[in-house]
Amino acid sequence: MMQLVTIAGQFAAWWTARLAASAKNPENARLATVIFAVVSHNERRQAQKTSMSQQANAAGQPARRDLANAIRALSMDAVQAANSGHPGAPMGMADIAEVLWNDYLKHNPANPRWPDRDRFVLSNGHASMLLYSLLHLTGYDVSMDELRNFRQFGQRTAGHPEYEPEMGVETTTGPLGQGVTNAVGMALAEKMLAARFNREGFPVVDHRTWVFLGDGCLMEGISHEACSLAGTLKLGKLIAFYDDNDISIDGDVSGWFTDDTPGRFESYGWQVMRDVDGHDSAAVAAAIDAATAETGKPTLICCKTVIGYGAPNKQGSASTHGAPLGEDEVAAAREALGWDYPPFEIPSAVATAWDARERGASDEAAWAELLGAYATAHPELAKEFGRRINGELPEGWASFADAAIARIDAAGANMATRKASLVALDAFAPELPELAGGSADLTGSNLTKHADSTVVTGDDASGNYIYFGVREFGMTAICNGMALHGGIIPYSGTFLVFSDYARNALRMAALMQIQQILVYTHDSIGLGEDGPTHQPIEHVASLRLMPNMRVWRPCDTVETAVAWRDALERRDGPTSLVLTRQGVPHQPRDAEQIGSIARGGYVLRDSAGDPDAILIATGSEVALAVAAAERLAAEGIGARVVSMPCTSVFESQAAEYQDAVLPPAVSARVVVEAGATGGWWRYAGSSGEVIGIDCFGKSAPAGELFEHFGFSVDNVVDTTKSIVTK
Ligand SMILES: Cc1ncc(C[n+]2csc(CCOP(=O)(O)OP(=O)(O)O)c2C)c(N)n1
Ligand SMILES: [Mg+2]
Repeated sequence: MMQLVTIAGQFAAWWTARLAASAKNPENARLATVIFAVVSHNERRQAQKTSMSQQANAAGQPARRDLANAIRALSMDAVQAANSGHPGAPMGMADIAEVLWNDYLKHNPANPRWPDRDRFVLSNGHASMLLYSLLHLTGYDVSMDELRNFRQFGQRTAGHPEYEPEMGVETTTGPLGQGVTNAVGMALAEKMLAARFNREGFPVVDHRTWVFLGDGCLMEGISHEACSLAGTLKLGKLIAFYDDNDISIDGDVSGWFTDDTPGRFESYGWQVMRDVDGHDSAAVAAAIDAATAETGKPTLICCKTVIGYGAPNKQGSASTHGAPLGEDEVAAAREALGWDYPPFEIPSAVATAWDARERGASDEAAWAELLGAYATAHPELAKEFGRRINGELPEGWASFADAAIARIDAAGANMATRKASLVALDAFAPELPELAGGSADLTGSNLTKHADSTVVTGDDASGNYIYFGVREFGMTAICNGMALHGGIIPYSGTFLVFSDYARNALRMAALMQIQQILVYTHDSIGLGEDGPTHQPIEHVASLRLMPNMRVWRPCDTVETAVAWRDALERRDGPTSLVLTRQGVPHQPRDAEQIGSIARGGYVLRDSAGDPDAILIATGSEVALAVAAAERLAAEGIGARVVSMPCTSVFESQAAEYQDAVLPPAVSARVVVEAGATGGWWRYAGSSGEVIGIDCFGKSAPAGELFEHFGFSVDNVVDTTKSIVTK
């Protein structure tokens, strides 16, 4: 492989030098490189297409159908071996996949992380064997043994594709509708990065996002959210294939899915290719040609297919959707398809025709040449591009962030933490052009639009702020797609209560261990008059339950800035920033305390001697705990106040630190948080109390509500006194 890359590189260098010799100035030399890179990619495609159709005609060479049948055989055999899985969609989409992957997809199996590769998303993730077959056949590091062990413990060939960049799986799919939404995010990221980094003659960011999706994805509401926005933002390099097979699990979809799908997508501003025969390779290729020719609109290619194509007695029926075909039907399918080979055996002519490694290596080498010329012509841009693609924070980031937090502390401002979040954004964003996000139509409430924001539009994607519209789930899954693409740190905003709308996308970010910063404002009954529909109760507790979700509920400007910093530095998971609508006071701290905020919990205000009690609080209730501690001190009770903005980070600290903050000997503990109490008992212990709220809120001014639900100094003091034994 290396040899191949070198040869391609040498050829490019020779070609460039030849043109440069006849060129009048160095600018032409650079242009020559670019022309080589771009033209050669297209020419290779054309040449390859020709050779593929010649192959189909030449005796002994596999026809397209044979190549597609390799997918069918691998899929039905792997499902049969696992005795579980979904053979129908892989068999139905095999012909489409064959055309796309053999003639159009730009990728390099030897380097699944090549930044300018096309992205391929299998939104109908139950068709996982389709993807694994493609990865194996084209030459990714996916072995036949892994296909044989489909769905088995410890194997990467999981039931549904799980994000595994080294193996070529671009995103985790299975929850229907989210794959296509991730793809919208990927295509948006591509468009934004292209606008930022490409220069005349240097299309260093220039790839497509391809999606396979089925009826299920289109029935899911999130597909509306995402595809509608994709049309508005004119994501012309997004191309989706609809597996229009009339079947979902319950049978023929005519009883529950009668939309005019083409009309629907046309109304979104998409180009739609109607009634394409998904088993006619030439028709599929023609549709793709039309799709790639349209650069101002995303394209939906509606492919009529037969689910389970090739299984003579079961094709076209829901029985092929999610169960093994059975030994007899597998044998009958072999017969019908003319596939004479044993399970997991690919004849060498078929294997050779599928192998994409040479082509991939030379495509990447051509791009590397282009990048090299770009680096000469635009050294600063190239450096910045490299930094962003590698996901590195800028040089000097740590001292910059320290200084910003010190400034925010020195200002000592009293304000709502949602406002403090904007202050933090204003401080950090100018250093971080990769930070891009927006709000689901609550920009003025979430305060997500910092001073350095410029809006991304369909005609100009060079900005960093996205008006997502009222689409919480879509926004969150689009941001996942942007994170997966790379080069962008996405953030998104809405009211905390609507995190429920987005919940499965949060879960996917946590599961995939990808970065996204969720700005959740209006975090409790403290929002007041909008009432119980808008007042989160169980939300903070339930976000904390999600594995790998980090939840910060800061109490003032300084904790908010530290939380933002932590979220920006955390590359391997999502972070929820839970912020107040109402004002909260700045808390004085020394330098050591400021340093301890990042440990998730720390002593904010200590008792004069050994503590008689510990008050643990978060967010807007920290000031209440401090006031209660002062009153208790006046009454001779020493109460330590522990601010606990992030329980999971605190729990990851060494036991000595945790014990120093919460000495095990002090069992009189009161936790105060204006939310569900369930998660706090591990801190309060059996001798402690939790002041929280386990019922829905009410519509009234916030002050009255806090009083009504027990968030008052009197109640905290009385509760503490009731458990202190002194
Ligand atoms: C959000 C979500 N709901 C339900 C499911 C369970 N499920 C998996 S596939 C499927 C039907 C999908 O139908 P279609 O996309 O037409 O797939 P086909 O049967 O054509 O392969 C359902 C309901 C799921 N994976 N995700
Ligand atoms: Mg279907």
